[in-house]
Amino acid sequence: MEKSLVLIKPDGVEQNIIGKIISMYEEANLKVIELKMTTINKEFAIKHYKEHIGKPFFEELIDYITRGPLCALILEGDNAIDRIRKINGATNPKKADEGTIRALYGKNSTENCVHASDSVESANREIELWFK
Ligand code: 3AN
Repeated sequence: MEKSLVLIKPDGVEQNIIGKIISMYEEANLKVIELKMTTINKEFAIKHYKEHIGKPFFEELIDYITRGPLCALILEGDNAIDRIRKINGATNPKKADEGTIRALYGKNSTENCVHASDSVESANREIELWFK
C-alpha cells in the first residue's frame, strides 16, 4: 500500500467541489486516511514548493496557494502515487486527458485544482510537512 499527500487547492475549495473531487478518488478505491482544512502562510508554502524556487511562476504559485483555505488529505491505496496523478491529469488543464480533475475543473497551469505527491520520497516529505 502506498500513501500520497493530496491538496484540493484554493481554486477547488472556491468552486465548492471538494466532495466531487474526493468522490473521484474514492471511486478509484483510494482511502482517505487523514483530512483537514487549513490556510497556509508564505513560509509554509515555500517549504512545500521548495523545488520550484526561482522558476518564473514561483511568486504567482505562492500567492495562489496562500490566498484562501485548502483541503489537505492523505490517500492510501495500491500504486496510489501514479494512480492519483492520472486521476488529476496533466499540469496544464488544456493538455489533461478528458475526465480528469484538471480537465474538468482546472483553469490554467497555476490554478489547476489539485496537488499530489510525485514520488515515494516526496510523499514521505510532504506527509511529514503537512501532518506531523
Ligand atoms: P504537478 O502539480 O502537475 O506535479 P509541478 O509539480 O511541476 O506540477 O508544479 C507544481 C505547481 O506549480 C503546479 N500544480 C502548478 O500550480 C504550478 N505550475 C507548474 N508549472 C507551471 C507553469 N508552467 N506555469 C504556471 N504554474 C505552473
